[in-house]
Amino acid sequence: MDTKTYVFGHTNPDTDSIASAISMANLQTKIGKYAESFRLGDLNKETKYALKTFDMEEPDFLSKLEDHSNVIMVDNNEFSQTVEGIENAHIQMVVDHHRLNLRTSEPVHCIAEPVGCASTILYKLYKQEEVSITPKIAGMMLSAIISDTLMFRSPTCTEQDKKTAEKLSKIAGIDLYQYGYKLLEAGTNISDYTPDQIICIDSKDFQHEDLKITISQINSSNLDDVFKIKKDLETAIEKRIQKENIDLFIFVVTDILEANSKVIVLGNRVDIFERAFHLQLIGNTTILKGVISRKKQILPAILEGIKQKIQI
Ligand SMILES: [Mn+2]
Repeated sequence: MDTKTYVFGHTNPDTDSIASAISMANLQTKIGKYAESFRLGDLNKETKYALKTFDMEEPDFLSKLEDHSNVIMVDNNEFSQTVEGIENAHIQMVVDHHRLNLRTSEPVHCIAEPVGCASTILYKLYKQEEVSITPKIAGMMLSAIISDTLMFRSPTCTEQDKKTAEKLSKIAGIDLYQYGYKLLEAGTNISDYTPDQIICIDSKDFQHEDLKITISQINSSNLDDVFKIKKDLETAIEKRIQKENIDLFIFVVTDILEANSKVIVLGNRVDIFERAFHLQLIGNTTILKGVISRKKQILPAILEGIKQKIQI
């Protein structure tokens, strides 16, 4: 038997990172390879809800890679969002739907598509390999699509995501919308998290030249509930900015019912955010109407904001 391949998504894993890792490891196993899925951090409540619903085990935690490990990266290709030791690993494959920001020393099998969810690409790989998807795996992949596209409302969502979700819901044997809203709702419960934890649940770091930008996002069905602890969240964000030398921290609270986001923006480069969205923050906050996607709406606007000259 060949050596084990480590399959994992990004740090601060979301439902897609876990579902894609599980389904990719399963696919590899079915085609005779030795692969295992891992998580690069604690799971959020939405993902736990999905795993419980479909009676699946949490993947083991992976803290560090040994040199020359074989890996498959899913739902991520940025080294700033992956496991320690990736520089000396052998990347066999990447399956992703984020911007490409990958530099390797050897050729890599890279499947990247601008769809709403990595699991949508995985579904096609199962078809390609003629491997059938079990109801449990289908349930996890479906959960990932619902989560990543916020029930098909994200601008990242494509017709392919929707069709794939419908097929997966039939395999899983569940009502897509009924289950979907329960899943999203399960992810909004932050009552037993500290402010420090809340800003880390789904936090992603982006290094752009000499700038360090962090965009952290949570879902909510009641924005007031989150913003009543705004002061505490700001304190937690300031602390993290100091500790990690972050230039711009954007905390995004996405309203899953209205499909808008309210943000808290801090750091010494909030000017980038204000330029990106052509607005001025009041009390470090603003509402972004119709903005729900970090990868397709917030990050591109920020990168554009960096390019523009300061206009005062
Ligand atoms: Mn994803």
